[in-house]
Amino acid sequence: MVKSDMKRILVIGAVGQIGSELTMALRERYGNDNVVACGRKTKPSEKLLNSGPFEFIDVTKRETVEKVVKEYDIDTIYNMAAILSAVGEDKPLLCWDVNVNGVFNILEIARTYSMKRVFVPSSIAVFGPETPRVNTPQETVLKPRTMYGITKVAGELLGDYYFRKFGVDVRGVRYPGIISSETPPGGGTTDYAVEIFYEAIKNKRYTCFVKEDTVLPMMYMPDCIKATIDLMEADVSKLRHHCDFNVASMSFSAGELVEEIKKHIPGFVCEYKPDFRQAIADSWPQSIDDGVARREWGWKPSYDLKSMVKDMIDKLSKRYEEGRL
Ligand code: AKB
Repeated sequence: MVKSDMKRILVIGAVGQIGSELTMALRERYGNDNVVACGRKTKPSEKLLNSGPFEFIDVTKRETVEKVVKEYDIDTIYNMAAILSAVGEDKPLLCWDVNVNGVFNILEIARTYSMKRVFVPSSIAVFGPETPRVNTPQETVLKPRTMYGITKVAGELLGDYYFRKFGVDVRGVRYPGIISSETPPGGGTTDYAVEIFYEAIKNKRYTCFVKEDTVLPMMYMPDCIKATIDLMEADVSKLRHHCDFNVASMSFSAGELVEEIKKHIPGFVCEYKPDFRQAIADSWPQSIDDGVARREWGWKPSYDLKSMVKDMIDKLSKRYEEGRL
């Protein structure tokens, strides 16, 4: 177990794509009983439920979070609850409520209870069509076209405000599309890069909702967990930024992903039928300059397209053969 100044951790959104794996990684690192997992409605997996405390809360209802914070004497929060870009376009008010009012509740709780640290993730969705799309700089135009992007800009600014005004140690990275094999994502524009693996293994066919030449920045889950924990453990005196770190790992087109999958599943066929998510993808960067994160807290990813695809296919094929996919 790693010694840390963060003693009692709360993971909000622990049943989601990132939250589920982050909770397990934090439990392994800091001890099962020191990491309280929270979901809103979705039934948690047996693994999550049996490995440590679990509670139901709603981030938009401050009192539900506060109750758990007091009960478990929480001093660190990872707020992974969010409505992602595609669902956000369908339900913009809900998106604002969860992503902005929810974050606001967490920051207020952090201030009131003198929390040691808070993680509020941002996204490449903070960028928009006016932003340089290749090697997008850390400091650049933030004029997103989606409600999700707007809420993420607000979250970054709120977090920085709480740091400067109240001294709350809030941190966050701009996640690219996250690819993972444990819990599928829900409601994002980059979801095709995960769905494609499940369909390739189960049916050898996939209909992709963005065009073949659509390039987006992506990251494999082990690197996502590493970025999250490394930033939270970084020495605050070295940080010039707080809630808006660009982090990059790999960028590829949907077509390049298909070609890499075909090396493992030769009969795989992908069709392209772009829908409303194409416009969202086209408003986002193709690649990210993460030099600031590398300099301020030593960020360095481990996976590239080739190693990520191999690992995803190995893991999902094994689950498929065992009848668990
Ligand atoms: C989404 O597609 O909405 C998310 C993101 C890039 O933040 N995966």
